[in-house]
Amino acid sequence: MQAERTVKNILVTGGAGFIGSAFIRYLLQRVPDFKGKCVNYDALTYAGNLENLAQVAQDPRYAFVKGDICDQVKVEETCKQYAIDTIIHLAAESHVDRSIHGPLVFLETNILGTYHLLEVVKRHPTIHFHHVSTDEVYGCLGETGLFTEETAYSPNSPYSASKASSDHLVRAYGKTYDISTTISNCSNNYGPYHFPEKLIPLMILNCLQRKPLPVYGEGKNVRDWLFVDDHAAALWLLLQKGRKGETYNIGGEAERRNIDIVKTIVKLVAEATSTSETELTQLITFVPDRPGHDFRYAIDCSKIKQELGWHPQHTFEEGLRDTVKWYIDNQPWCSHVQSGSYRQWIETNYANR
Ligand code: NAD
Ligand code: TDX
Repeated sequence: MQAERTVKNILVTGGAGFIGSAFIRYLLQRVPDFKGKCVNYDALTYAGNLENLAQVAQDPRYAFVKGDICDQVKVEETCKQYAIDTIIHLAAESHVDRSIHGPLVFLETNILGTYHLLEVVKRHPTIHFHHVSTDEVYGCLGETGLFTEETAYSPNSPYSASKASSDHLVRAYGKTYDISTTISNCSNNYGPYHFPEKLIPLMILNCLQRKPLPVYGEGKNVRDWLFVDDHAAALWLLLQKGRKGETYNIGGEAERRNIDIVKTIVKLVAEATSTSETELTQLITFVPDRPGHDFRYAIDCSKIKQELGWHPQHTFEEGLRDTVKWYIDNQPWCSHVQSGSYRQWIETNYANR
């Protein structure tokens, strides 16, 4: 058994994104023993939104540094300035559809960005490096079967190929330079503050605004869904107890077909807003399929459950209901994201940093 790691000062790359901000809120609001510094290192691309961190922005344990992970000098300076002992790496280009239209930035951020971080860790080998990756690296399942940590990599989109590359680099740096690394591969996250280019928030907002609900192909593709706070809890456990050099799968044990999710969202929005379900159902629009669309993802997460005692705490039904409610209750966040005005807020507050 490896001794538990003490996490004092942590650098979160991509902390202004969906999962990164959930992790930071979890750490600062739900882990009272955490007394160190939590540094959010983020370039604030279109997906980065500091409004996601409004609840913790004044916490003295929190700091924000606007920076690109490809800027090795800035990453290293930040690590020195805050005496960082742990990096959790979430910064990435994360949307599959965007990777189909413009792969280059995915290669730059996801592959080269990870390389630059690893070079910094190589020079500071006391830093532990946890890499957050995706189940999409394993490719595509048929009607049955589950991805395990031993499943061969077989990525099918430019996004998943870039994530697979970054996973290989992390593994290779761990082996070659004996630095302390761990990797997690998780399934589709959902929950509050999710950018509305992704299926669940897009469908909720389009329902609320009576816009078409675009379902790719016949909507029969299956994903496993993990509530983002359950993921944050798993990541915090992994930072402390994940074994050096190991990979852990994280899943929500909630496989659903896309069309069934969309129909459930329609029902939940209709209930919450006293609207006719029939009217909202008519918004469902089948559109041409995503090229190379993986049919099914499903995860065997018994390793993290057995080794670390982690279990997802939210059923999909509860998590989705809470998520729909969150979007209804947080219209200012939604309208800032949809109008793009969250970018102006960032420019005003951080232009000179
Ligand atoms: P996101 O797109 O919401 O956020 C990404 C964040 O990274 C943003 O804040 C963005 O500003 C930042 N960023 C992008 N390029 C950067 C750069 N060059 N330098 C510094 N910061 C940069 O992504 P997410 O959904 O929160 O995903 C986080 C991580 O988890 C990613 O690595 C993704 O591959 C992985 N992942 C996500 C899911 C999911 O369902 N969302 C599932 C599995 C794995
Ligand atoms: O408008 C849509 N209509 C639709 O049918 C969108 C945006 C998606 N879909 C389908 C495609 C997928 O089968 O819904 C499913 C989910 O799509 P996304 O939300 O785009 O997620 P996915 O492509 O599965 O990838 C997500 O999970 C794994 C994250 O974006 C990745 O970052 C993560 O690695």
